[in-house]
Amino acid sequence: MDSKPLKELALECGAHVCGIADLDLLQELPTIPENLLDGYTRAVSIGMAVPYGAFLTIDRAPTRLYMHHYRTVNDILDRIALKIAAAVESMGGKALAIPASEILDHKQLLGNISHKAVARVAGLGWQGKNLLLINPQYGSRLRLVTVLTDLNLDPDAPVKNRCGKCSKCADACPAGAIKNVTFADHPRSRDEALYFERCVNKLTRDFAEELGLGKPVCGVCIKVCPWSRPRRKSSGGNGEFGK
Ligand code: B12
Ligand code: SF4
Ligand code: SF4
Repeated sequence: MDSKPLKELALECGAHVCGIADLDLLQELPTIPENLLDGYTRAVSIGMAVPYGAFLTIDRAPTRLYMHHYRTVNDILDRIALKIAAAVESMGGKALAIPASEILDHKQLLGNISHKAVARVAGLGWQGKNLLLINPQYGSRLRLVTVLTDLNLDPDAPVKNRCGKCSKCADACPAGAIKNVTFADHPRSRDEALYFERCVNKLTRDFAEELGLGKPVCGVCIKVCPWSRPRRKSSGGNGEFGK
């Protein structure tokens, strides 16, 4: 089934990119609840970029200004996801919108499903050395949301990792948490890419508690990634994305 009408709707609602994931490729992915994907065959993956200006306020720690944009983009993505879910239902399909940024398991730090894994399979980008989804047009400034569906939408194909020899995120991380490891598609675990606890402690203890931001945000490994810099759409590199 042609996915163009749903992609166009997402872009009209304010999304910057949209792709379709074949859920067969994500059967091994942990979900909450475990049977979350039962009865669903595809996922609509939707991305909206935080404007680069917000990152210019960040040096080695997040700012309240970045927090504000983070919250606003999450809110817009949740609204777009509801509109896509309604459109899917009006086309006769089943739909489940997954919250943009909700932690359900606070011990293991897990949401319902990894939006990054869905976006990777939907061709929106690759998983970089900072473990984030890197889109060729917006870098990891892209925030993500997912809508599960049983409509038989034509899936998009994953893209190749383009981190190459770059190590800017590893060099800049204030927690020394990025291991500087490249993976062809995705790491087997978060620990393969990160000293996970270092990142978690930096965000939850130093930034959320001591800086008083209240939420575990950072933004440093997003800011320094060369792919996050604003680029003109006509300058190329995004031909196959965001259709
Ligand atoms: C819990 C959480 C956190 C925790 C834990 C982070 C983590 N890496 O899991 C903390 C608080 C530390 C955190 C920090 C950050 N977060 Co956070 N976080 C989440 C949240 C709510 C759930 C993540 C989750 O469930 N992970 C589960 C694990 C298993 O998945 P994963 O982390 O993606 O890693 C695996 C898969 O991607 C996988 N993979 C890819 N394809 C496939 C296929 C298969 C079959 C398998 C098995 C695996 C696999 O490889 C990895 C290892 O298995 C998501 C929202 C969401 N629902 O996705 C946002 C999210 C991941 N966070 C995000 C961001 C931006 C951040 C921060 C930069 C903070 C900030 N906003 O400034 C940092 C970055 C830290 C880092 N370098 O990873 C964005 C990422 C956007 C992007 N472009 O990648 C998300 C998607 C929120 C959003 N709506 O956009 N976060
Ligand atoms: S979110 Fe911050 S602490 Fe975590 S890996 Fe990125 S730069 Fe390092
Ligand atoms: S900063 Fe470099 S190594 Fe890190 S994610 Fe971006 S391109 Fe990859």
